[in-house]
Amino acid sequence: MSFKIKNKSIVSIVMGSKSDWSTLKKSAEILKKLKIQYIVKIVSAHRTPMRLVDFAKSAKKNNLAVIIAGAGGSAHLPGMIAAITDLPVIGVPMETKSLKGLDSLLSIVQMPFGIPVGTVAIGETGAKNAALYAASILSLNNKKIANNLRIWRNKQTLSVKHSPKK
Ligand code: RP5
Repeated sequence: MSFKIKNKSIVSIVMGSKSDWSTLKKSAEILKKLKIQYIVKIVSAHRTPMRLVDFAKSAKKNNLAVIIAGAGGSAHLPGMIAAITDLPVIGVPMETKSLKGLDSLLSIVQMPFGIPVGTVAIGETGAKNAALYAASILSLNNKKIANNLRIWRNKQTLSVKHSPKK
């Protein structure tokens, strides 16, 4: 699998199903604001297992730096990607109808010793924080991203009022 991207600060947003996109587009919106390049792919661990292997195996040579992986239910996608590549993988648990995403959260967060997945909150909050977390990782080696992240956080700080009544 080749994405033909040269820049090294690339985030990949991958999801188990198209139905995850309404949540994971929140990651994309934050990355866009921070001027971080990203690609978006549907890679299902159980419906397209070979695509998963291909994606994870070629992630480094395609210049990906951080992978945001969202999945719901048994949610094995982030863990399987992390098992194949040693790039940092941030897992976003999707909110599900039956168990409100608790199933996804426990599945993603409970990685056994040896293969870590950085797990964020369920749903949109997690998707947004995943993008900010990816930005923090990229900031270690990219001054522009570090600066954009600092500006974003300063704006957030300034937006907090001192009183709920004003
Ligand atoms: C997972 O199954 C996906 O990540 C999604 O959250 C969940 C349900 O998928 P769909 O049935 O909506 O395609 O693989």
